[in-house]
Amino acid sequence: MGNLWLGLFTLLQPAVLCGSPLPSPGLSDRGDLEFAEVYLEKFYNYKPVTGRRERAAEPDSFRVKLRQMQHFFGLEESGDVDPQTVAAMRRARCGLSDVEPFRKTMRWTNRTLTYRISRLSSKLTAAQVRTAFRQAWKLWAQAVPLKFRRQRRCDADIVISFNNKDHEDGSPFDGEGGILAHAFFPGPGIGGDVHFDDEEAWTTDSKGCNLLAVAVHEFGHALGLQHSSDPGAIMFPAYNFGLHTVLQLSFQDVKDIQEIYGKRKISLDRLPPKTPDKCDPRLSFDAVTGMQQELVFFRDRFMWRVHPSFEQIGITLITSLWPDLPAHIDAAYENANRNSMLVFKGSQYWEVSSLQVKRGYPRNISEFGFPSTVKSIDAALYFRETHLTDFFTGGECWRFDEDAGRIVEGFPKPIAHEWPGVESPVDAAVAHDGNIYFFVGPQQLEFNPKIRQVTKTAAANTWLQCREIKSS
Ligand SMILES: [Ca+2]
Ligand SMILES: [Ca+2]
Ligand SMILES: [Ca+2]
Ligand SMILES: [Zn+2]
Ligand SMILES: [Zn+2]
Repeated sequence: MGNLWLGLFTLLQPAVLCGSPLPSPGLSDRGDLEFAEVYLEKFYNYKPVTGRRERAAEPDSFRVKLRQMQHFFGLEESGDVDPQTVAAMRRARCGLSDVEPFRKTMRWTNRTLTYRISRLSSKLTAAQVRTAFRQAWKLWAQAVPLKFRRQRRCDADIVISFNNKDHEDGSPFDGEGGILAHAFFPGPGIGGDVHFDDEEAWTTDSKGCNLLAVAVHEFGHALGLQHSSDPGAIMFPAYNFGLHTVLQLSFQDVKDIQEIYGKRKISLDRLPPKTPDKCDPRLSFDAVTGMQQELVFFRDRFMWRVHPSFEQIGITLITSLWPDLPAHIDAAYENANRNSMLVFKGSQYWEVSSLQVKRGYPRNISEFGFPSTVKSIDAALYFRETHLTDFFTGGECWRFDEDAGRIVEGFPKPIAHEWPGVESPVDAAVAHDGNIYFFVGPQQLEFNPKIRQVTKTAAANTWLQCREIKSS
């Protein structure tokens, strides 16, 4: 089983959408180790030690840097080049370091900044590029009192270009995949300039590399921002754009940029989304499901994956694993017998197998036999032994026979009758280790199916281990 789970990680980075199929991780340990060294040198200021004396003085500098990277990406801080770490490193990303040692924040003193596009993309039209950049600047301008003006000729503060390989700034691009773009912090000359790797499959949708998504991030650097370890932030270094992604600054991005330039008088159209805190005692979940040996907890755009052998539980974006799934899902369950996971939102559902959303989805939940009055479901619960799935809607419970493909006779029934002691509506439900766990707001109810009783109540976030484990 252990191998099965590890296999998951090697499968789960199908060069998602943005970036060419990089050599699949796990092919050779030696290759991975070298890759990790180069990665840490580039993004974590790792300096390989060569001499024997230096090595003795600092025997673990590689592992220290590796742990730093794992911490940044919300991974288990193992200090080992394990498959999930390699998978995270193989993801397409920004070319700037994650540990820029800043003397002080560099900032522009002008309130109106000019930009010029000096070299266009070979994949998109001039109009597409201009539109993307205009939208990207607008996102920042909504948060801070800055104005951005495109200049056709003369010198501009921010010169933007698409470049190939070596473009004479000491940071050559690497062809399709890997590094997507980089930018320079505010300053004269090359300061504030932004370079995109012209060999990426730039697009205006989610099929290749979304230019707008990368531009917003790079423009953040051009304004003086560094990388954020908040996976919900635009300034997170890895590319995370999915089919349903709505590009907007996160709470963290807004806070960081306003610390440099102050607040804009007129407030934002809508409040920037805050990344949920696993230690918030009010934390509730959208959905919870098993996934092989793991439990996966969904909330907004995010998920936490709980694995029995992991000490740390990091938060990641749903799109970092499944770019085609939406955020704010209603329910999810794992059909262990079919080796797939079903995800529900509104009247739609998706089936995920081998970590890919299957073709032909989303489909309509009416296929389960729900009447048209059922517009969405609250939670789903799968029983491995009987191949039955319970769906929860308001105060009712529907039992679906997976083998027969229809709702069991006599259902729906009141939840209070089928699951005595369980309050409704239910947010999420999952079966684990012989018990059923129901999530209702910030509470978790442990239900013992043998005696048909709620045997324990606890905080919903009990699974997420709030105490921070310090790595030595
Ligand atoms: Ca590249
Ligand atoms: Ca400049
Ligand atoms: Ca729910
Ligand atoms: Zn960056
Ligand atoms: Zn460059």
